[in-house]
Amino acid sequence: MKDLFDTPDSLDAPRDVVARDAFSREVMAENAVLLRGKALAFETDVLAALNAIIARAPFRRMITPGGFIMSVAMTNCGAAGWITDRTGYRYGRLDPDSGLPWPALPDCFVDLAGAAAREAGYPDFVPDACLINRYEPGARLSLHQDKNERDLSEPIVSVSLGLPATFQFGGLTRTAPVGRYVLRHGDVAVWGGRSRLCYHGVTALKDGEHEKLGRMRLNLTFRRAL
Ligand code: MD6
Ligand code: FE
Repeated sequence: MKDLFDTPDSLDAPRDVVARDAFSREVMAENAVLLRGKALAFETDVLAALNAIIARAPFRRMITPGGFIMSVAMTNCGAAGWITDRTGYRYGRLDPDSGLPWPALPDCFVDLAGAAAREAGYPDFVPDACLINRYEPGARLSLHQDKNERDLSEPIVSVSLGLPATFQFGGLTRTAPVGRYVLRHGDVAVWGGRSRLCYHGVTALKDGEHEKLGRMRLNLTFRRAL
C-alpha cells in the first residue's frame, strides 16, 4: 500500500503531519470551503466519463494573450469551454482545435458539482461548463482571478484528482497574504460570495505516481459561465 497521500508536501505544511480526517470540511476563507474526499463516491463514473471526453477533445496547451505556452494542458466539456489565445481569455461554444461543440457535461459531473455546491451552501448551482486541467510534474498555475464568467454571484466547484498539489488561496489583491492547502485525490473546493474573486494558484506539481492516474493531477472546475 502506497503512502503517497500521507507524505508531507512541504516542511511548512504542518496540517499534513497531524492526523487528518479524509472527509472533513475546512474553511479557507469566508465563502470558500474544502470538502475533503467529496468526489470519491463519484470516482468510477467520473474517470470513465473523463476518458470519453478526452477522446473527443484532447488535452492541449493553450497560449496566453501575452504569448506564453501554458504548462497546464486543458480541455473542456459543457455548453461552453474556457479558452485562451493571443486575442484573450474567454468562453467559447466550440473547441477551436476541432471546430465542434465541446462534449456535453456527463450526468455524473453535474451530480458531483451539484452535491458539493449544495453542501457548501449553494443549493441552486447548475454548471454549464467544466474546465479540465492536466498537470504533469513541474506544471503550475500562477496566481490569478477567475473573472470570465458572466454572473459572478455563481460559485465555482473545483475537483482534484490524481497527484497531490499545493493550492494557493489569497485575497482580493495580488499582494494579499496567501494560504497554502494540499489538495488530494477526491478533494473538492467550493467558493463564491465574498471569496469569488480571490487570487489563487497551484505551485509546481511534484513528481510522483498516483495509483489510478499515474504521473499527473487533474482538476475539474465547474462553472456557470454563460
Ligand atoms: C487547479 N484551479 O486547482 C486550478 N479556479 O488546478 C483554479 O484555478 C480554480 O481550483 C477557480 C476556482 C477553483 C479553482
Ligand atoms: Fe482559477
